[in-house]
Amino acid sequence: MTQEKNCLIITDIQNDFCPGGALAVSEGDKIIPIVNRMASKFDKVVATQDWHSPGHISFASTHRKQPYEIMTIDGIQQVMWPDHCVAGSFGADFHRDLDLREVDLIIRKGNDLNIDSYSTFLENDKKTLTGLHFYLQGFEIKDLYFCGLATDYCVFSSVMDAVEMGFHASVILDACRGVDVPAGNVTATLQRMKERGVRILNHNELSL
Ligand code: VGL
Ligand code: ZN
Repeated sequence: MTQEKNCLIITDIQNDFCPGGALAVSEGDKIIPIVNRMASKFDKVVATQDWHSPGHISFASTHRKQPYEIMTIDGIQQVMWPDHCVAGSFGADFHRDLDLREVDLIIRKGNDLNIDSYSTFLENDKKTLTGLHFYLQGFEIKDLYFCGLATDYCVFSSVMDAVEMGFHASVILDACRGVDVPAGNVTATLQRMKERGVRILNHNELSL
């Protein structure tokens, strides 16, 4: 039981990350009923959207590469993703089953053509802020719970930045799914989060 104010961060439950989407995460839609049931238990709820312009630096097509190759651009390792979550497109919309009624704030990230942003706090240059921490600090929220897509990219990066910024971070594992690129990445990133002191739990273990 926590006395601190808490926030649920719902990561990228968008059409392109769900089955049938451009960068589909296996069973990505299966988490939606769990997320919908949990949302009312938190003081604040933030939902994020991956939001890229056509020709984005993370798109394989921009570099005439094959999807899922890894390139180093300006010293930053970049997976070449299929075109996904193009701003304003159907693929970038929230999945229709995600209940947005409890969502207090929507954060969009990856909007800069030349910087990818997995984390919902800091873009991949690790300098450019999204502003989310100002919102959370403004409400004196310290206790963050993460769910959504994908465990090993946007959830992982957000969690690691949250810890670095001084928040308490928990991952609701049964309300996340991963891309697992390269193979084994979900296990590896979960291990790194545990090593940083992140709590990994399932939704029925929440005591809010
Ligand atoms: C994501 C790959 C590319 C994510 C976003 O939401 O985890 N993954 N863009
Ligand atoms: Zn993306």
